[in-house]
Amino acid sequence: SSCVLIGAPIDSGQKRPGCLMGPAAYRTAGIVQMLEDLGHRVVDRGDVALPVLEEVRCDNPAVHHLAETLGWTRVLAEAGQAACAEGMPVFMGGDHSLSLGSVAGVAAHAQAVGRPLFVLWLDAHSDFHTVMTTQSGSLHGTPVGYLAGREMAPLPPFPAPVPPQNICLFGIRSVDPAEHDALQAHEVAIHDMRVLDEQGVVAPLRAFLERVAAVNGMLHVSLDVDFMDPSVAPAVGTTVPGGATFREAHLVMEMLHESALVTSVDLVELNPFLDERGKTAHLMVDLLASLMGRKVFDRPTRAYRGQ
Ligand code: DIR
Ligand code: MN
Ligand code: MN
Ligand code: MN
Repeated sequence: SSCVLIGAPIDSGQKRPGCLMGPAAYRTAGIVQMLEDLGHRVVDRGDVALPVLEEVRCDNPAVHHLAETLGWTRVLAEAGQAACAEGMPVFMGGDHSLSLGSVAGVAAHAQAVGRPLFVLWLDAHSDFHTVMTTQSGSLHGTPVGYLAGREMAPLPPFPAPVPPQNICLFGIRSVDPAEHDALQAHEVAIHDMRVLDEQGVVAPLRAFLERVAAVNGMLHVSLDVDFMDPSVAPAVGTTVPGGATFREAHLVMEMLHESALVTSVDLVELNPFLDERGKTAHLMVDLLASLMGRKVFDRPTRAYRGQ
């Protein structure tokens, strides 16, 4: 199978400089060779470039870098939709605002081929703000709100919004009050850290994957570095204690591989400037390796309902 790598050197969705070095760090950590060693064909599209910006304004004075975010969203949606026709897009961030564009592109493709889209959000945060509710003004806190179809002007309307039940927030442990109320009002599937503490990762993830398989869904996986505990993944600007362990994260990826359901991936929020000799960059590449089939012993592909 083919992987299409798309670099998105985006820093504008939050306030700590450094995420723009993410794509270079993943390439330095050997992402291309790793995929080829697993038998995948790799097309590296290089990094997308910011287009000429249009002037935009919004009524929330906290919001920053709105024009840049709109520009990245537009080019990534285009690149993402085109990549879906060639193979599995892997978006290398860049901060999490990149998912405004990556998921828009994937959703447009899913709509064109008539398949339902599901989204697995591996993150400490729910990222369910809108342009109007964000208090930090950092738009990396808005992509789930956008893909769920919340009002996000001046961004263009999201193509084919993902039904809330098709969105699974996994590992979250930091939710702002405005996000909390909106999440309650929608019906997003939430497996927060408390659920994972009680049940582990296997049962909740399997339940979600079975729902994807039952309707031949496409599955977009968005992996934020802060899904993991800061002790294993320190290179992120917004560390939150109490995250997934090294093995929990790999187990999630191994199950995703065995499901054979994943159709696109984001790797986001890596800030190489905060890393310890490439530790977090290597972890992210190794997690992608588990998702793409690296294993010690073969395991049968799990027969999910509907496959
Ligand atoms: C916080 C932090 N909820 C915000 N968000 C994220 O700024 O809106 N941090 N995504 O990684
Ligand atoms: Mn995030
Ligand atoms: Mn996060
Ligand atoms: Mn973040």
